[in-house]
Amino acid sequence: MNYSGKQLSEIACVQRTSDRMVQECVVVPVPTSRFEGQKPGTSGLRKTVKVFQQKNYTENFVQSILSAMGSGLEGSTLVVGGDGRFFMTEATDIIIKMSAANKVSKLIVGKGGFLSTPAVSNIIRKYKADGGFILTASHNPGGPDADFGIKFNMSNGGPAPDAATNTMFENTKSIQSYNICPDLQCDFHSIGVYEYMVDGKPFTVQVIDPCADYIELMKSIFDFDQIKALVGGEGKLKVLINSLHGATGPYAEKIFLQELGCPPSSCIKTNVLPDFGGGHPDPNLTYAADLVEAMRSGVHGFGAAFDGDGDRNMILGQNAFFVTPCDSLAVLANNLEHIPYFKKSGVKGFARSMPTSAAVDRVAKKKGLECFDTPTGWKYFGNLLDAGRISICGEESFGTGSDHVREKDGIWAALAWLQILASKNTTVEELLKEHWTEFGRNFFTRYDYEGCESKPCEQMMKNLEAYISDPASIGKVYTALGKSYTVSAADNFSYIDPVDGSTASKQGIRIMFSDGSRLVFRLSGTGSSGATVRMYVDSYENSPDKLFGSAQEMLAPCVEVGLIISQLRELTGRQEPTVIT
Ligand code: VG1
Ligand code: CO
Repeated sequence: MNYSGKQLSEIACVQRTSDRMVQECVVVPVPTSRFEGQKPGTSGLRKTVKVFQQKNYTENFVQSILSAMGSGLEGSTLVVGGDGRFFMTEATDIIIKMSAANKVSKLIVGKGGFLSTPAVSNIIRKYKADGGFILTASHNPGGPDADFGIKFNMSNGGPAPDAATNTMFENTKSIQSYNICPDLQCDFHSIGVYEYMVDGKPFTVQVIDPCADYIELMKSIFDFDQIKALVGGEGKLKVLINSLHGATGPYAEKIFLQELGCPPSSCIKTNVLPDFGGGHPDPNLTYAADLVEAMRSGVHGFGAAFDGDGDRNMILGQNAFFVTPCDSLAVLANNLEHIPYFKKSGVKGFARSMPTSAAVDRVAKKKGLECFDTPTGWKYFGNLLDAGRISICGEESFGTGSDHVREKDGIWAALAWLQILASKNTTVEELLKEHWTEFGRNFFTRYDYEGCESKPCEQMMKNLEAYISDPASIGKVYTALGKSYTVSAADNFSYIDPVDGSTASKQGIRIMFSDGSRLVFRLSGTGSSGATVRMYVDSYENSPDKLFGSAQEMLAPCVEVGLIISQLRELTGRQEPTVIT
């Protein structure tokens, strides 16, 4: 699939001339009835394609989103784009026809319906749109038998906060009809401006090059010449960029090959495929194992992979030296002055999701900056970014980003790393080791048990809830693999947004130990069926002889304690996790 198109400047040339085609469209109200379970999760509504393909299913959800805009809907401008996965084209067509019928005045659509998630966020902000649809199930697999998803971002460019998604969900429960212009024809595979009259009111669809605005943004943030001097061409540092057949493909080719002059072999899996080539477009050690393997040969000095919709990143150094996302956030936070954007804007505070290790907190402390601990999901960073309280933020789930947009941003993270390496004339491994030597090391691992049965997992969470509510749990001692841990505190994480005072409760069970180690348990909110358990384990070491060891070895006893306390193996029947980070 080829989603690259003309420059945005060329689009402006598609003038509204006197011979312009304006299609007259009629609004048709279609009676419908509710579907169960259209509740947006951590990041939008994710279900199997088969579910979205049911008659009226997608339409119901789109109408519920549009209706949630209330009085802001009429005359609004919205952005539409998705990660290239199966069913994206059909969903784009539905959104165009329904936006027209719901009094939206303008849509900005990526060519073919394609845009990465950070690109949508940028376009909403740059063109002052009122919001946008992102058609993605992100890191979930795609194809006719896999997942699809729809999420909605607000006028700040960020994911809809809980209050908005709750309204959408309420709407899905009471829906009785939706509005559509069934005869509206839009060739959104060609860049241009398409005009319509809907019940006597104009409606416009502007189809744009998905890449141009994003590349312009990256060039305004980074010093491309400096990065080019490091990686551009023969004899320079070799990079390996793996798009996993997801949305970053066209962006990566333009940035790393055309702009930065890396040899063509530097970018792999850049062709966007509706089923991501059959794999999980999830940049971690399991699903991006081919990148890890290739990096092991030692030929490349820097490797990165991105997820389906382009907001996640995994960073590797030479010989597949793995940077945990928690450390990546901390290292970036500690070195922002090497990036022109932050040189100009200054560095405000930092934030991380609660399960993310506290490595970045140490950097904040050193710099005397605020640091926030938010629930899982990028939507919780939005207010802090909007209020100018934080400059960068991240999650342990391979999400890193800054206030340049309101989404995490995979390519941005890779460029940020390269800029710092270029400016400091160092390597990934050296930079990490220096960091650990200065701050001590927060060891971190996450165990994912994907596709479990829901019932036993819910039981496990109930048991854990009882465990943390029982005062007798405090002081309990567990011994595993020769190491003992004493429970010092336990709770279910709640968050009060410091900007608008909204609260989010039950965001994850935390069990803290007297040596500073910690366990966190959550059920995933991005799966399309069944349950995925996530167990997060972290600890802190600062004695010089323990800094450079293997995280898996270091954390093994605490992992075992987590499995004992949760009875995870007994309840789920799983002896081994699906993915270890
Ligand atoms: C997961 C991650 C979370 C991330 C979310 C969306 O959520 O843990 O940190 O924000 O995915 O990322 P959950 O509920 O499955 O743990 V993306 O790139 O999939 O939209
Ligand atoms: Co994603």
